Order: sequence, then C-alpha cells, then structure tokens
Amino acid sequence: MIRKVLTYPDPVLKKASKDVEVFDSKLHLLLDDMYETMIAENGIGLAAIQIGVDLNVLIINIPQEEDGVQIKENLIEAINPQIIKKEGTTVYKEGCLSIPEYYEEVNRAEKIEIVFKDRFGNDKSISTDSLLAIAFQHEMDHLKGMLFVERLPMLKRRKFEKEWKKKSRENKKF
Ligand code: Y12
Ligand code: CO
Repeated sequence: MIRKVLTYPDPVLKKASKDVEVFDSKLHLLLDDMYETMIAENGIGLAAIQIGVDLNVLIINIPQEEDGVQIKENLIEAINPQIIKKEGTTVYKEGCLSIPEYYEEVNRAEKIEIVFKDRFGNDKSISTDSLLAIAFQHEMDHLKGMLFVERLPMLKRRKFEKEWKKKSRENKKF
C-alpha cells in the first residue's frame, strides 16, 4: 500500500526512531509499503519516519550507473543500522521526498562502513564510498529526527526557510 510521505515542517519528522525488536510479518509489510511508496514518489531512499513510523528502518534503491534504471534486485533494506567507520569528506546536492523540489549541497563522510539487520534479523554489513554512502547518511539522519536542511550553513538555511514559507503560502491559495 502506498502511504503518505510527511513533508517539512511536520513535527513527526523530528522524532528519534527506536530499534526494531521483532522481525515479523508486520515489519515485512512496513518494508513492502515503504518500497511501494518510494517508487511511486520517484525516490531512491526512504526512512520509516517519513511515513510516520518511528522505527529504525530505512530502504535505499540506487539507480544503476550504466542506464540510470532502478531495479529491485539492488534494493537495500536496513534495520537498526549503525555507522561503525567514517572516512574523508564529500559534497553532494541532495534532495528528499519530505522536502519536494528543494536540492542543496551537503557535506558528508566520503566512505562509511555500516552494520545493520535485514528483514529476517540476519546481520549484514556494507562498506561504500559511492552514492550509497551519501544515501545511507541522509536516511540515517532521518532516524535521528534530522533533515538535510539542518546541515546547511546558516545563510543557505535562512534562504531555504524563506523560500519554503513563500511556497507554502502560494500553495494555500489553490
Ligand atoms: C543522495 C542524496 C539523497 C538521498 C536521499 C533520498 N532522496 C530522494 O529519494 C529524493 C527524491 C526526490 C524525488 C522527487 O520527485 C521527482 O523528482 C519526481 C522530488 O520531487 C520534486 O523535486 C518535484 C524530490 C526528491 C539519496 C542519495
Ligand atoms: Co530524506
């Protein structure tokens, strides 16, 4: 089922998520709904809190480098993820389904090592320095209740707030 993606400044997006303790069919249904929602909204990553569920659950589906096609075989489902190593820095112009039509450069670690559990509770780990590293850091921020605009320098953040308020006022007219 496609769920509603919460958008900035919904206060639920500021909530810190909790670890999953039971890897049951309810979790599998949540993951399936998250995938359906992310694809329907043309996203490449989604955290459970973006659909209002405060659990440490995220999904990422990076499009293939060769043809830009997003295939389900490349879907990563990460439960209770933890970054155990960070190296270097990189900048990427990020976007978020909770802040539609806004993109801005954010500084992140270049290379990370993550441990997490899959939908069955099996231990998994990934080491990456590609777009996946940026996506993991962006989605893991959501689990802490943080949005990428909170990582912007003060001036860019103020400009964003101004533009967002203007956009919200204009949308209310229709
Ligand atoms: C690198 C940087 C950030 C991430 C986190 C995941 N972000 C997304 O999946 C954002 C997707 C997105 C899609 C939108 O829809 C369309 O483009 C049709 C969108 O809406 C508009 O701009 C209208 C906004 C964001 C992963 C990797
Ligand atoms: Co996001």
